[in-house]
Parts: sequence; C-alpha cells; structure tokens
Amino acid sequence: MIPKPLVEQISRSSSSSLDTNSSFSEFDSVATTPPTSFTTSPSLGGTPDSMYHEFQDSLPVPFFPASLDQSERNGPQLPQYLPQLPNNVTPTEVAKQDLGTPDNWVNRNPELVRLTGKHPFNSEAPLGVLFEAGFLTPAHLHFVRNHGAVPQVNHEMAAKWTIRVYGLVEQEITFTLQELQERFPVVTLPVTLACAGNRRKEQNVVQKTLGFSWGAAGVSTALWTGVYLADILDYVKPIRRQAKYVVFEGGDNLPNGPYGTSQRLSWAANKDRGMLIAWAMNGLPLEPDHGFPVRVIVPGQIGGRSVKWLRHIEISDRESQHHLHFWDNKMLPTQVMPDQARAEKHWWYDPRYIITDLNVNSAIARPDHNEKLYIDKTSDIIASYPVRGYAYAGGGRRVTRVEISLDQGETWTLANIKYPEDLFREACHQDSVYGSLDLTERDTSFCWCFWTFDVSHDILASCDALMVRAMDESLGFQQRDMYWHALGMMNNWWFRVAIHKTVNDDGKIVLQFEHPTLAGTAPGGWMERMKVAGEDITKPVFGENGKDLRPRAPKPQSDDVCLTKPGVNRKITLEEFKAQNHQQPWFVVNGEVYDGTPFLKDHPGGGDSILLVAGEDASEDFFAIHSAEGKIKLAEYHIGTLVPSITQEKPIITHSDGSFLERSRWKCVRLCDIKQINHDSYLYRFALPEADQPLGLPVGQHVFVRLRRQDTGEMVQRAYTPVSQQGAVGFIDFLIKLYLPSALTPTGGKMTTGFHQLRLGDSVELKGPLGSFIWEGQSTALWKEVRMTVKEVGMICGGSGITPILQVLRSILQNTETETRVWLISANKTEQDILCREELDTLFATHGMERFKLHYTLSVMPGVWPYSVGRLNDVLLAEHMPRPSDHGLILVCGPDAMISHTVKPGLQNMGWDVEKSLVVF
Ligand SMILES: Nc1nc2c(c(=O)[nH]1)N[C@H]1C(S)=C(S)[C@@H](COP(=O)(O)O)O[C@H]1N2
Ligand SMILES: [Mo]
Repeated sequence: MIPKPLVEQISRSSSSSLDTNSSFSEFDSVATTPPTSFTTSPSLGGTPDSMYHEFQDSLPVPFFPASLDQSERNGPQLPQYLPQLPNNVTPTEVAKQDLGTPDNWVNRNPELVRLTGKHPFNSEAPLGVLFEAGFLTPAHLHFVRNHGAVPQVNHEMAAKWTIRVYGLVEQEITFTLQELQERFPVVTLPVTLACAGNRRKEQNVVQKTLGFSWGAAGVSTALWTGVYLADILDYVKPIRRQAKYVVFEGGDNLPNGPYGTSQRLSWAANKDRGMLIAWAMNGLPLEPDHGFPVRVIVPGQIGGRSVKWLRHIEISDRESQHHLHFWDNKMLPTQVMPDQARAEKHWWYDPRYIITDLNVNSAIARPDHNEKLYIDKTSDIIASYPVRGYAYAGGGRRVTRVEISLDQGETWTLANIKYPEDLFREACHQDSVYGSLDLTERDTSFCWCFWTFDVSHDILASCDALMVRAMDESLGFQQRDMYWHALGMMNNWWFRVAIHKTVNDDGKIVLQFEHPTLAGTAPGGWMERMKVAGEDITKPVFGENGKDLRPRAPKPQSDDVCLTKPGVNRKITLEEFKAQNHQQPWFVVNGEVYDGTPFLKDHPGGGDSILLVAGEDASEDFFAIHSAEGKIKLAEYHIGTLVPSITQEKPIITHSDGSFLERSRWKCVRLCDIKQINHDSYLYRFALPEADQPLGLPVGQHVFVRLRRQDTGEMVQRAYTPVSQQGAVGFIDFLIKLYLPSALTPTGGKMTTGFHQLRLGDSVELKGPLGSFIWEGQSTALWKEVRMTVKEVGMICGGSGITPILQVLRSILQNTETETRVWLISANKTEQDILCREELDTLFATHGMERFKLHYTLSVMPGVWPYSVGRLNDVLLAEHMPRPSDHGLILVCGPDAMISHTVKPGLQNMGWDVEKSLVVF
C-alpha cells in the first residue's frame, strides 16, 4: 500500500499556533507548553484502536521530536505479535551540563552516561538499563554520537527543510520532506545502529587510543521510517559508468566542515541493503540528537555511515571528500601508534582501512557489573542463573551462534538465541505513519539478537569468569585476543565477566560479578584492576583455576611501554650488582638493572622507596604501583642487564630473629580493631600472625603499608610510622587521619580512602623497615649510616606528622638514664586536630620542664587557649626550638610547604645548618 499523500494535513498543521512561531526562542518556549496533545484529544475513545486512528489524523508533518513536545509519547501501537514499542520518556528540561553549551535547548535524559564531558554530546545508557528496555530502544536510551553541536531546527525550518540530490544524475532535484513522503513508498525497518567505537573503553584500558571510552552500550535498535534511498536513486537516474558513489552531507557545522560520508552506488541502489532516508524513529519524529528532521539509515554498517540532519545527496565518481570521512571510522593497522597516526596522513587516506560493515560482536548484560548472587546451599532445589546478553553482526548477516565458556575459553557451549527481528518477517503491517513494515521477503538481518544461557548456581560458584563469543553467517567470529589499534574501534574480542566468590558471616556464598570496564571515565572493572596489579590484561587469567588452564607468563608484562633504553647493552653480574653502594642504589626490574641515584630526590614515592630496593629485584613492587609514565621514566635509568644465570636466583634477605617485618617481602596483617580518635582520625590495630611476635621496627623507622582499594581495585601504598609502643608484641597500631571524598577533593586521599573502606578481618600488607634515621637510644642516633651523639632534639610536627616523631619522643623520655632534652612544637588547625594530645601532655607532666619543652600552635583562632595562635613562624621556632649546637638535631614531619617555606628558613635564621642537622621524615 502506498500511504495517502498528507498534503491536507500539512495545510492543516500550517495553520496551527505552532507554525506562527518563527524565531527559535519562541519556538523553544512553545515547546515546553505542549500543544493539544494526541493523547488528551477529547475525541479519543478508550480503545487502543480509536486512539490509533486519532493519532494518525492529527499527525503534523513533519512532526515534532518528542523532547520538544511532551515527555511521554509513543508511536502508533504495533500489532500484538510484533515486539512492542518501548515507553518513550524524554525529559522536558534541559540538563544542567548542557546549559553553557550550544546544545542548551536540547532536552536529554540525565540517566545517560556522558562520555565526552559536557559537549559535544556523546552518551550511552547504563548497559543493564539498555538491555532491560528490550528489542526496540526508546529514544531516551538510544546511544548518541555527535561530533559537534546539534543543528537547531524548529518546526517551520523542518517544514521547509530540503534535501538536494545532485551530481552525476540525469535529473537533479530538491525534495522537501513532504515531497519525499508523497513521491515514494513510505517504509519502516527495524535497524540496530552501533557506533564503531562500541566497547572501546576496553582498548583504552590496554592503552589509550585516540577515541573516547564507549562501554558496551554504544548500540541500540529502533524502527526507522522513511523512503528507500534506492527509490530516490531510481528517480534521479545516476549517469551509468560515471557515477560510482553516493555522498551524504549533514547540516552540522563542524570545525572542518559538515559531517559527511559516502556509499558505493551499487550498494546504495540495492534495496536489499535497506538504506533509508528516514524522518521517524519508533513512530515518532527524530529527536534532535538523532537527526531531526531527517537522516540516513544504513543498516548493517557502523553508525558513522548514517548521516544525521541530512542536507545533500551527491552522486559522484569519487568517495566523500569530507574531513571526517577520512579522519574517522578507520581501523588502522595495529602497529600504527596514536602519535604516528596523528602525524602520518596516508594511513587515513588508504581506502583499505575504512570501516563499513559492522563486525560480529556480543556482550553479557546480565549479570551486570557489581551484581551479587547469593547462593543457598541449604535448598533442595537446584537454582540456576540465566546469563543473558546481546549479539549483532554486520552487512545483513545473521548471528548464527553464541557460545559461552565457563572455563576461560577452553570449552564452549551454545547459548539459546532469540531473534525478535524475525517476528517482523511473519506478516506485513501497514499504516500511514509506518508506511509498509514488511520484512516478509527480506533475508537480511539488521538487528541485534538476544541470547540466554542457564547456569546452575553450583557451577557458577565454581567459575572464575563468564565469557561470550558470537559467530555470524560468514563464519566470522569473535577472537580471544584484542586487535588493539590507534582508534580503538570495532573492539570485539571475547566479552569476559569476572566472578568473585566470598563466604558471608552466616556461611552463605556470595558471587559478585565484574565487567571488564565501566563506560566513560567511571573507574572499575577487572581490566583496570588487573592492570594496576601488573597483570597482562591482554591475556587475562581469572582466579586460581585460570592459572592451571593457561600458565602465566613468567615475567609481568609492562603494557606497551619499553622498559629498556636503546643502546644500553652492559652485562652486569650478580656480584657486581650486589657490591654496588646502597647510597647509589641499583635495583632490578624484569631482569634489567636500573640506577636509581638520579631519581632519589624527585621520586614521587620518596627516595626511601628506592633505597629500600637497593640491590634487589623490585619487579613486583614496581608493577604494583606504576603507571605508563612511571615506566617511561624507569627506562631513563636503565644501565644494563643482569646476566641470565643469576636473574633466576632472586636475592632475598630475610632475618630470622622471629620479628615480623621483612625488608623485601610483603606480609599480610589482619585488621582487628578500629577506634575513632577525633572527627577525622582513627586508630587501626592490625594483628600480626603470632600473638607474641615482635614487629622488628627500630625507633625512627617506618613501614610501607599496601592495600587494594575495594572500590577501584587499585593498589596503593604509603610509608607510615605505627603509634604502637616500642616493644609491643602481636599487633601494630596506625593512627590515620582520613582524607575522605568531599566537595573540595572529590576523590579524597587515595590511601586513606582505602583505609576507610577496610572492615574488621580485612588485611593489608606491610614491608620494612625503611628510613634513613634510627634512634638507637642512650643519646645516639644513626642517620644516613653515620652514628652521632645527640643531646638536644628539636621536634616539629604539622598535624598528623606527630606519628613518626612520637616514637623518638617516647624512646628519649622513657629512658631515664640519658640526659637528652627534647623541644616539641605541634602545629595544627584547631584544638580538635591535635593528635596524641593526651600522651604528649602526660609526657610533659612527667618529664617537663627539665627534659621536655612542649608547645602547640593553632592556625584557626581558638577560644581560651594557653599556647600560640597562628601558623608556625620564625618567632615561634626561635622561642621553642633549641639553640644550634654540635650535639643538636631537629626532626620535622609535616606538609612540604611548611618544611620548605617556614622550617628551613626559620632554622637557618637561628644559625642551624639544615644540611647537617635537619632530619625530614
Ligand atoms: N551529521 C552527523 N551525522 C552523524 C554523526 C555526526 O556527528 N554528524 N555521527 C555519526 C556517528 S559516528 C554515529 S555512531 C551515528 C550515531 O547516531 P545516533 O546519535 O542517532 O545514535 O551518527 C552518525 N551520523
Ligand atoms: Mo560512530
């Protein structure tokens, strides 16, 4: 059936109040007051049928996008045997993020995940939400890919919108949308669009590509209504043998000209390929984000070929010359690094690297990321979990199998696939909005399909990961390995979901699922977690079982960063390596030797962390905490290779006096108590493995604490000094001031946030001792391996800087045989911030004034207060620190700014030689 011409309706609608608004701002204001709506028309009867006819008759052409009209609208209903239209809920407000942008008039769903900040708008729905919406995606959950601002098109402009068809044709012509509708059969096709960047985040975690981070929801399906491009081409008659391409141009205004791309004429002219010039989506006008008033739809190809806001169709002897036709939607060879791609134009102009058809792809939507499954072992019924997800292929090819692996790719089992698209093949549906919705004679598959795979809870609980792969009619299938390339597009390696198993207090097994990544900038997923842990995420191994299945590479891989320096080929023997002076530390990473001396001063983790690994294999620590930048830096210090026979023998120094700490080995301790000390500080007590075990930490030294963030999976480590008394056995106490996420620091302190997440029973790892200073007692200190007699000790601490100093203070004062005297200033913001005040005051009461001079200063004006007010300054230092002397030493711990701007100059003014007498913790 050819739909009846809608001329009458056009003239009717042009007399409506909407049409009299010509400027955009007026239009916008009208948009928020809905016109007489379809659904509230008084003539509407109660039955869906009468509603349906009413709908058609009042349809203005071209009609309004839902978001410019009212929030809940749906296209005409479909017969019951077809997949039903989703509920379209488009907000009637402009989101905050869009206010300062050129898109400050587009109403968008705030639930969408924004992938490129505020502007331009690129977004996808949360994967679980997209999936639950079903076969047809409502406009408010459909992914959006805009290279720039959305062209502002109001009703009047839409009515006058023309598409010019020109070039190598017998008959050039310009169509309005009405004319297209009148002249050609109106058709509707269900089509899945997927951006070529779908799943790019996974590539970005392996190594940053030139593109932003799509999750697995850069794919959506809708009913698209328009006319066949093939019919238009028939009408304009391309000139035979000359015309080769059909070039489309959009109405958006981008820095390098409008968006445009092209199709081969032979494909475009073939109705089987289903290319449409479309004005409606799910029976409603296109949303501004999806091309209002008209766009191209190219089924089976990447979304990038479906030009939105279509202005021109040129029939040409050459492909599109538009900037983004060349500089986007390419799959460059994997050897071409991003910088090289930017610099070398020829890659982009090589026709072999263009992407047209989609490749076969699939993803797991259920279980969702972080979903939890509680397993009830007591029940007799063997419960099962339906693992579910989507799959799609390109070029009209059907997905012919979806397989699931529960053993990390060793064996695969078929999942059950449903093809909702096939329901449209059973009968033809026609009406004046959809025109003819007829797949009865089509063999092409242009839509995603859904698969299900039931796994019994028992089996699921014994798995470390779920993996899916699909195959299409051409027997193309998803590979185990990622094809990483500079644009990160068409990523379709196996989709893997990690499974974490824990046992609850009540003995229940809890499974928690972890997707590879989260869309956009959101942290999380096993890829980031394993990368931080130094694992090779391009060959991921899940859980203990995975290790048996595929033995790990012996050495941790280092992303794509080269850890060696070109030209360095010195061979270093273990003897030579070991004989190196530890003040000029050499260490080994992956069998290569590095000289850390030049970096002692600037290392972000402090020089101590380098001194600590002097003469040792630092591979494990290095990979646990370093980013690509750290790795690039490391290569600068490469001096040679440890000769092979010796690298196998890992030099480890362990001491055997029964004490806990080891300098070259991380050891676990379990959190056994948490006490709140003040508004932001807590005392964390960790149990050592043995109840009577000494810690093995000399006074004045520190330990490294390492923990895994429970939210991000990131490994973080810092040096701390415990506050437990010297000689305490079986436990270690840390006093931690928490820097939690706040309005000012949205991420909070990396390490202390990690502490805050710890629950009793959780463990952290310790290693040590470290530090260049030891208080040996009896007026002696060992500093940088030089022993000295110390009779006067000044101590300056800012805030939580008291902790390393406290150990020395106690040791000095508790020893009644020594005459060493101590001066201490504790600088804080408020009185509540002073840590260990009670202990300090008690020590003062016991040992003051003769041996211990104690002073406080507060930077925030207190009420009644016997000590100083104001930041630390020269006057305070002169008054409360000892005079310079040969047997004097000053210890300081606090913020860098305080040390370099106040303490050092202040002490120098007093006559101290800070090089020789100032110990900075
Ligand atoms: N005019 C124009 N058309 C365009 C784009 C664009 O930025 N401008 N983006 C393209 C890309 S890369 C994709 S994936 C699809 C996305 O369509 P959607 O936003 O309707 O989902 O539109 C394509 N058409
Ligand atoms: Mo795209």
